[in-house]
This record gives sequence, C-alpha cells and structure tokens, in this order.
Amino acid sequence: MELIVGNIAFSTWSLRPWLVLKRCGAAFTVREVSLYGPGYQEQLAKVSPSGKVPLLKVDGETLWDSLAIAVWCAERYPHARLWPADEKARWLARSVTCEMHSSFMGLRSECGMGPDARGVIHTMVGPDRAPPPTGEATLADIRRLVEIFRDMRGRFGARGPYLFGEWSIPDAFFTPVAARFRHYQIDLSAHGDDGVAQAYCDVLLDQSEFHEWTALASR
Ligand SMILES: N[C@@H](CCC(=O)N[C@@H](CS)C(=O)NCC(=O)O)C(=O)O
Repeated sequence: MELIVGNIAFSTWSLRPWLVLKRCGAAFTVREVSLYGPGYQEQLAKVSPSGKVPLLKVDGETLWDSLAIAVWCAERYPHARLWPADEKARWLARSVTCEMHSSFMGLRSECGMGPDARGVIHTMVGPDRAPPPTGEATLADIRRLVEIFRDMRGRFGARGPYLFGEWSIPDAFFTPVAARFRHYQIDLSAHGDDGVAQAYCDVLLDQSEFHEWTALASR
C-alpha cells in the first residue's frame, strides 16, 4: 500500500490520511510529489486522476481525497476505532470532519500553506512564523473553529485529550489547522477561547505522529 502525498512540509490535505493510516497501524510506504515548480502539474497528472493529492494505492486501485481515504481506513481497520464509540459523538464527529473538509475558505486562503505570491514558503513544520490574519472571513472561521473545539471537548472530552476524548478521525482533520494557527501566530484567546481550544491544539501538535511527520519533512 502506498500513500502519495504533496510536499510534507506544507501539504495539509496529505497530512490527514497519513495520520489516520498511522493510527490504524497500517503498513504503507510514502511517495512525495512536488506541488510547485515548473511542470509540477503535468507530473501530478501522471499519478493522480483528480490532479490532486493525497492518493492511496491499494489492492490495484487508486483512491483519492483525504476524507474518502479516512473512511476507507475506518472500514478496513475497524479495530482502530477511528470514529468515536458513543453514537452521538460519532454523529457529531462526522459533522465536524465534513465541515472541516468543505469549509473555512477564509482561513485556507489568507493563511495559506506552501509558496505565497512573493515566493515565501509557509510550512506546518518549520520554526518560521507569519503575521496573524486580519480578514473578516478568516476571523469568522477562527471563531467557528474555537467554538467547535470548546463545544466538543466540553461535551465529549472526558475520556482523553482529543476532540472526542480518545483519538478519532476529526483529530487528523484538525491537526493541520493547529499547525496553521501556530504558523500564523493566532492567539485563540482573542477569538473566544477560554484555554480549551488552545490546549486541544497543543495536544495535536504534540502527537508523536505529528513529530514523525515533521521529521519526515526535514529529511
Ligand atoms: N478535497 C481534496 C483536496 C486535495 C487538495 O486540494 N490537494 C492539494 C494539495 S494540499 C493539491 O493536490 N493541489 C494541487 C495543486 O496544487 O495543483 C482532498 O481532501 O484530498
């Protein structure tokens, strides 16, 4: 099984299924393709039916889209309990995962990862930092994320440090957000946080798997 990812330093979509596969204990190799530079799209088109990464090559098929790969993992590795055991928590875990997958365009565009218009490369993993965002759409996205983190941790967090207590797929989807918040020096207390959302982000950034991903990026 092979996971094809974009640049490990900044491909936020790629980090998600990589974290999920790690939590499954799955044996897989990683192939990194570049998402910038001359001719990169032609190279990408040779491996990717959608022209995007991540992709999972398994059982003679190529699966694409980070959410589809996460759902596939939950089916293939039921022992990994990738969705919360509690029924209501599971419904809401899917809701927040899908919201993360389909929304937050303000944050994504103003706090981009990868090369910006000036050629500066923003990464999830390095010590470099960028100025905080000011756009209204971005600030609304940050407030919504803080609200999700506080709400779910408050309701379901008693069993552990992750969003629904024990680790589940939403944690993979929110890890790149935590890295974006760190890189763009976003002070969550200025956006409705009482400390719960920041503590959750700190847990995500301190996952041993995220440290492993960071080490892969600096190889
Ligand atoms: N919804 C897709 C989005 C994938 C996506 O946008 N991937 C970016 C990389 S982080 C990409 O491949 N971009 C191609 C490009 O930059 O040309 C998913 O979840 O996998």
